[in-house]
Amino acid sequence: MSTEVMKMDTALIYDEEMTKYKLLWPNPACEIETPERLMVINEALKKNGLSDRCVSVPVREATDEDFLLVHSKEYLEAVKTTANMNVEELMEFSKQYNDVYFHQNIYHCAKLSAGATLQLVDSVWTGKVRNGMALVRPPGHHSMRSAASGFCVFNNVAIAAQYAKQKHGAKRVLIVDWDVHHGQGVQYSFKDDPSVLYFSWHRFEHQKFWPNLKESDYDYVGEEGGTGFNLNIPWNKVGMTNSDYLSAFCHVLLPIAYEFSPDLVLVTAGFDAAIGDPEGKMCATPDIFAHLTHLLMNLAGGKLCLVLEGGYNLTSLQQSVCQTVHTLLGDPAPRPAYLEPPCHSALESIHCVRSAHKPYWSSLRHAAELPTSISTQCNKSEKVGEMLEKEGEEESVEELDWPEPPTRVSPPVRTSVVLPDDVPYPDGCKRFKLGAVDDGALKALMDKMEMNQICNGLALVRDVSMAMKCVVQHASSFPNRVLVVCVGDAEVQDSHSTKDGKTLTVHFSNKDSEELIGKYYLPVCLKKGWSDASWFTQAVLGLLLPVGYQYDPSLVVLARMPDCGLCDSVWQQLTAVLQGLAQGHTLVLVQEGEKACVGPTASTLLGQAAPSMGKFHAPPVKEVEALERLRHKLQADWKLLRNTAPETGGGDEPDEEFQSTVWFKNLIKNTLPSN
Ligand code: FKS
Ligand code: ZN
Repeated sequence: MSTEVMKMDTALIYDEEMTKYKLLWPNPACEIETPERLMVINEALKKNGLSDRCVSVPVREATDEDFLLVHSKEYLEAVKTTANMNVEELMEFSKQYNDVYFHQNIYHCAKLSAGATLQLVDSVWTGKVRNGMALVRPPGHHSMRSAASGFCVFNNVAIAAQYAKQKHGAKRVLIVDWDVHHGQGVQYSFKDDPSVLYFSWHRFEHQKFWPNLKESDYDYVGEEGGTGFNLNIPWNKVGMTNSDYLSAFCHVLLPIAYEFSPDLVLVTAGFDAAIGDPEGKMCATPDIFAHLTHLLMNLAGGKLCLVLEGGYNLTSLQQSVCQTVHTLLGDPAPRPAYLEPPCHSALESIHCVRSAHKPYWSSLRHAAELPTSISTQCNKSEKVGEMLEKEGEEESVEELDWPEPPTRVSPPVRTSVVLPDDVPYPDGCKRFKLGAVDDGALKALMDKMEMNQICNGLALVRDVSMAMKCVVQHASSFPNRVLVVCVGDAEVQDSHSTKDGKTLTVHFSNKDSEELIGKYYLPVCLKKGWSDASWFTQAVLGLLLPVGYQYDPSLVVLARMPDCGLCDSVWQQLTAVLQGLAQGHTLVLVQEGEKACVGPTASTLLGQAAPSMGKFHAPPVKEVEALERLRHKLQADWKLLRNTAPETGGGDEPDEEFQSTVWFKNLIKNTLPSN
C-alpha cells in the first residue's frame, strides 16, 4: 500500500520560434498549415489559466544523433541545405515530396520541434513531471526515413520512441495516433518492432483519402517480429462522432494497450479528428479529448506525453487542446455530450480490426470472425481505381457550428473521506466532519458532491450492503441518474433495481444470475480465480465502461464487498476509469474490515495514476463466453456495447436503428453525396 503523494505536475513545452515559418507560394494543399495554429493554442491556454498551472519546460534543438535514430544521413543533410535556399530553390526542393513546403527557417523549427518532444520524454521519464504536452510545428507523423510528407519534416514521435528505448531503456512504448490522418511514417518506422505498439485511426474512405495507402487498412498488422503490433482503424465515412471514438477505445485500443502494458505512452496528438476540421470532416466534439486523455492516463503508471500534430479549424483546435490539458492537470472530465449509437460504418471497421488482430491478442480471442459480407465488401483492391477517380469531386461541408465546451470548474475539495476516528486519513484527503460514520454522513457527502463542492468521496462503513441501500435511496431524490457498481457477492437486486432508469446497477459477482438481467440491473461475472488484468479488459473496458458512458450518470457509487477478490491494482484501475463518468463524482463504499484498501483507493480518487496490473493471462473460455452472451443480450439496450456491425441482410443500407438522429450527423449526411 502506498499513500505517498506523487508529483502531479504537467509539463507544457512551447517556443514562439516555431511560429516563424510559413508557406511562401500559392499551394492549396498546404495553405491550411499556418503559424496561427500554434498562436491560437498558446493564447487559449493562457486565457484559461492553463499555461500558468503547467510547468514550462524549455525546448532544445534535436541533434544529428537524435535525427539519425529514425532518418537517413542523406536526407538529414539534404534538409540542412534548405536553410540557405531562396524561394525558388525551396519550391523546387519541396516538389520532390508530397504535400510539404520548405522555408529557410523550417530546419531550425524542425530541430526545436523534435527537441521539444525529447525534452518532454526526459521530463516525464525521469519523474520531474507526471505527464505533459509539446506544442510544436512542424508536425512529424508522416515523415519517413528519407522523405518529408504531409507538412512533416522529421518524425518527432518516432524519434522520441527510439530515444526512450535507447536512452532510458523503455521496454514497451505505446504510440496512440488520434490525428485524423494515418501516420504512415510512424507505422513504417516500427513495422517489425514488437517493442513499439502503434495505434492509428484515420479517415480512409476505402483508400480514397490522402495518403491513399493500401497499408493504412485494418489488415496491415505489422511484419515479422512486429506482427500484431500495428493497429489501424480506417474510417470509411466522414462524420464520425464521440460514440465512434469511444467505441474504438473501449473495444480496440484499450484492451490491447492494457495487455501490451507499456512503460511509456506517446500520443501523436492531432486535433483534425474534431468537429469543424476542414480536413477530417468528422463530428466528434472537443470535449471528447478530455475522455481520450483520461482513458490513457492510467497506462504506464501515468507516463503520458502528447505531441501536437494536425488540427486546422482554429476554434476546434484550441478548444480541443484546452480540454486535453485540463485533463492532464487532473481536472475531472466533463460529461460527454451527444452520445448516440456508434454508426454502422465505424462498427464495421472496429469489427474488421478486432478480427484481424484476434490471433495476436488474448483479449480479442473471443472476437467475432469477419462475416463474408464484410470481407467481400472490404475487398478493396478492385475498388480503389474507381474510388480514386472520384477524388476530383470534393465534398463541401457547410460551416458547422457546435456549442463551446462549458468551463471546467474543479470542486474546491477533491477527495473527502468518512472514516472511523481510529483510522488515519490518507494524505491529501479531507476528513468529512460529521462525527460518526452513519447514514447522515453519507447523505451529506452525496449532497455536497451533487452541489459540486466535493469531487469524490470514500467511506469506510460497518455494513456495505446497508450503506449502499441508504445511498441509493437518497440518490432517488436527486433529479439525475446514479450508476451503482457493486463488486463482490451481495443481495442487491431486490433492494434497488429500478425500472425507471434512475439507478443502473452493475453487479460483479461470483453468482450465475443470468435470469436476473434487466435493462437497469446487470449481473456481470467475477469468478474466483478470474479477477486479473484480463478480467478488467473484458468486464470493465468491454462492458461496464461502454454502458456507463451511454448511461451518463451524475453520480457513481462504487461498493466493495468483503472478500471481493480484486487485488489493489485491478481495483485501482476500476476506480480510475470510472472517474471519467459523472464529472468524476464517485462515492466509494468500503467495509470496515477492508481498511487496507483505503490508502490505494484514496490515492486513485486523488487522481494519481493507478499501477499497472501485472502479467496478462489468457481469460478463461467459459467465463468469457458467459460475458459475451451477456454483452450480446444487452447490446439491444446499450448500443455502445456493440463491437460488430449488425448484418444488413445483403443490402448496402445500414439498418434503420443505426441511422443517427442527432442534428449534426443529419446535417453532414444531407450535405454530402451519399456513397
Ligand atoms: C488538402 C490536402 C492536404 C495533406 C494533409 C497533411 C496532414 C498533416 C497532419 C499532420 F499532423 F501531420 F499535421 N493533404 N486538402 O495533419 O496529419
Ligand atoms: Zn492530420
